[in-house]
Amino acid sequence: MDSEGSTERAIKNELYSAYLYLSMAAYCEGKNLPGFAHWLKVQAKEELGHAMKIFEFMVDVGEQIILKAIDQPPANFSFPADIFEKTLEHEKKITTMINNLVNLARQANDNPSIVMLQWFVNEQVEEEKNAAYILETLKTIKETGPALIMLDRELGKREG
Ligand code: OFO
Repeated sequence: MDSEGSTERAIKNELYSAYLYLSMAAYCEGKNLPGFAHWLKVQAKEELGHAMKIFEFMVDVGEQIILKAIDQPPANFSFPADIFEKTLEHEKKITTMINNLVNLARQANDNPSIVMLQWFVNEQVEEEKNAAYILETLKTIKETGPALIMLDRELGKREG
């Protein structure tokens, strides 16, 4: 599948996702919202898992891996809707990247990559759904008061 390092870019993008969500978690810790921070830390771990899934696939198919530099994520947010607006926006970009990889794999008749990428296609549906759900909930509760604390507690129960 690899065309001009596209799979290495995919690894980098997943690692950047982890870095971005960890930065958001750090911000929420600073705002005394441990539930939001917990949810984002679980998300960051999931992203590391995504990067490793691509890494291990490349090892299995014998592709050479040359890792790329990871950008610095933003550190300041207009909590809380801003965080989930940025999350949804970011996940949409990742979805586009995955779809581009699927197209490349199809053009190359690369069946192992097509099958591997199907997992990511499904995962991106889930990723966008989760971010949109939290964003819409935040808009509904207007980001203040007891409802925000309740949402914080709900997010704090995420398993991972
Ligand atoms: Fe890896 O799914 Fe989010 O970015």
